[in-house]
Amino acid sequence: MKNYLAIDLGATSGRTIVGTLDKGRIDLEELTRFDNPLIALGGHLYWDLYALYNEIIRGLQRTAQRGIDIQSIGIDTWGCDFALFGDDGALLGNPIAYRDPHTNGMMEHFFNDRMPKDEVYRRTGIQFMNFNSLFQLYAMEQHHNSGLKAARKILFIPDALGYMLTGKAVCEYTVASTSQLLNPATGDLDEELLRALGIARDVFGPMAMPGTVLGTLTPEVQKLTGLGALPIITVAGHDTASAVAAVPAKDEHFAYLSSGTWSLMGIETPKAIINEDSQKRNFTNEGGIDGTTRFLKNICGMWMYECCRREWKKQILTEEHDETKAIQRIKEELAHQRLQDDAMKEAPNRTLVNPDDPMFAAPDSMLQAIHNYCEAHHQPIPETRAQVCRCLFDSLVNRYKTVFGWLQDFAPFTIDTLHIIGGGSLNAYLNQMTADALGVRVLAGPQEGTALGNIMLQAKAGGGVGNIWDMRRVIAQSITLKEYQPNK
Ligand code: LFR
Repeated sequence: MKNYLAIDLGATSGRTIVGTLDKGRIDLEELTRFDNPLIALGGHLYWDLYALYNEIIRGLQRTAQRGIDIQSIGIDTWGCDFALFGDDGALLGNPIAYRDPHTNGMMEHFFNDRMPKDEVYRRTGIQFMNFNSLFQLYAMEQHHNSGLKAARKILFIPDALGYMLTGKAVCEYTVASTSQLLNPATGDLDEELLRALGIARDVFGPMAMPGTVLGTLTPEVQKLTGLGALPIITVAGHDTASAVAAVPAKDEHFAYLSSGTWSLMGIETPKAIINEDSQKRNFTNEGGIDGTTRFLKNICGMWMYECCRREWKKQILTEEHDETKAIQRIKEELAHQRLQDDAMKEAPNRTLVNPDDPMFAAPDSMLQAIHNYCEAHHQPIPETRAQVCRCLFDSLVNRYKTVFGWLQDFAPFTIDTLHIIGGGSLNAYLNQMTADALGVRVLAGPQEGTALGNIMLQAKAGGGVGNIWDMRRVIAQSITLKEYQPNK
């Protein structure tokens, strides 16, 4: 029996989870869970990396207090963002978050000023999103960002936290691939793109493949937590790469939908697919484990729903002066099941929006953004919570259908199953609607795909399991999948 600790940070919340591998089965236990809110300051949006570091310390302390004997630790987070460190190794302020508006218009600026769009895609195979690290770094340069000028190290978020915990700085392959700086043909950061940015290669640290030892906890962290000199493994540092590694598929003929704040829909391929069509459809080729490529597309997932729910929560808190009553109402009225049940009583496809419209990326009010979109597109405006949720679910499924069609055209095989993993896989209605709309079998679960991928990669690094298919077999043996057959 062996225990591993996963530190799994998402764009809205984080958790520390212990995974126990015993006789070919893996069990999870959540130790801590915490919010990861954006900080709005001076016209920017930041992540609080210091607070995340402290939450990790708290998770490690809990591990020590509980006397859980862990083999290693792994960290995965969202992609694209990075932290800057100075000459003395100190963090140069909190990192800018990818929903910060500083990159608006920067892609076009970069293509005119530094490298044409087609060449960027040819070199990276990465979908164009204005928050890719490439455009964030360019925006920071254009805005004379003082941190960037002083930076001696630029580390992607999982690598930055790993550095803070071990003192060792690397550039982990899967998360590096989200930056649009990595060239899949060479497996390293692209020299021409770095030249275009005026940044030296060594600032990012040496490339580390997922499943290698980063280093051990610093004496300071050991003292703070009561743990020994435990190793941190560079797992697939990109949360989506960890999630895809955990898809409990039996063979290659599957597509996945990693469903959380984002919906990442794609296939796994042995090589990157970079051509005119993939660029036209804005598909991405991100790095996976065991030499695989994650050929996928970002779809705005539960983000819109999460934002609306947060706004409704605020509304209830302002309406209700008695706090206990407010909390009670929030619990009842905004329970996921209740919102979903009510949504399904509404007429289907009454209002359809494109979840990937830029106006939904980071609006001040999502409810207002939906209202404005519907007005502009002559769609009936959803008024009630149930109508809003129905509109969001229908719109998502509609988008899934379009993207799945494209994906099937690119796939060198017939996709016979869509694996839905992550928190969104708990929405049974959405799973069935997806199966119906796509006309394909849906298998839902695991919910904690990301943490499972993180843990299994640590087990792999420690020799506890073999390749990606062994990992998937262990996961499939440990969980119950829900099956949804398409209805006509
Ligand atoms: C999911 C994710 C996506 C990435 C987005 C922004 O959590 O990592 O894969 O495109 O966040 O980094």
